[in-house]
Amino acid sequence: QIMANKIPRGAFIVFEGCDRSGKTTQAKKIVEYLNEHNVPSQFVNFPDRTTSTGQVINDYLRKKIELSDQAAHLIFSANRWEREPTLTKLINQGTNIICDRYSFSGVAFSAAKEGMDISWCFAPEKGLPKPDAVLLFSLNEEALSKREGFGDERYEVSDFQKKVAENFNKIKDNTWIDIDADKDIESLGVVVKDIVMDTIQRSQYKPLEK
Ligand code: DGP
Ligand code: NA
Ligand code: NA
Repeated sequence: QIMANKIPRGAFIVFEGCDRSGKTTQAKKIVEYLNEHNVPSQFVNFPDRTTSTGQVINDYLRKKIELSDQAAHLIFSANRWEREPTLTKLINQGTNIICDRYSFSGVAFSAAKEGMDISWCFAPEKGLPKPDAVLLFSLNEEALSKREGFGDERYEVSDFQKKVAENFNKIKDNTWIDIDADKDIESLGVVVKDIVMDTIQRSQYKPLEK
């Protein structure tokens, strides 16, 4: 009898957290490391500002245009759905995806606004590929205040970021991994590398969930 030839798939690993938590730096760093070691990997970030929805999002974040909170939320979600076919294909063909922000930023940021609730915000995310691991980068207030200041984009205000951090803690489940981001780049990199390598190992022969 001929057995189906199972090809290991890539892992889908999401880095989440507030602005200034250092997750983008870590995401890029681990992708570079994996590729140097011949483990095919790709950095992806949301929102992807290069697509047509991404240009609207960019104008919105830079406060060039206004949108209702619901409309903004759905455009961020559409921006993820636009890349879904490509992402699923890459993962199933064996590329590890290290993703800087995903649905959980969508929910944590949008639900930080008055009148927006978590379950409404989750609805358009249903059916997107489910990450094999979510690394939540957190900084205490004191550590955050020592980092370089926020820029002047729409959400870069510390009171708002506090609400976002609370929301991340509300929506996380026991598959999330808390990362204390109050470390230098190298030490944080060691922590990230261990989690990523372990996730790649254990995800290889499991089907990608939605
Ligand atoms: P970044 O390019 O990673 O700095 O993200 C841009 C900003 O947009 C950041 O403040 C987080 C926020 N954001 C990311 N995804 C979403 C989303 O789906 N919905 C909302 N409302 N905000 C988001
Ligand atoms: Na930002
Ligand atoms: Na970022």
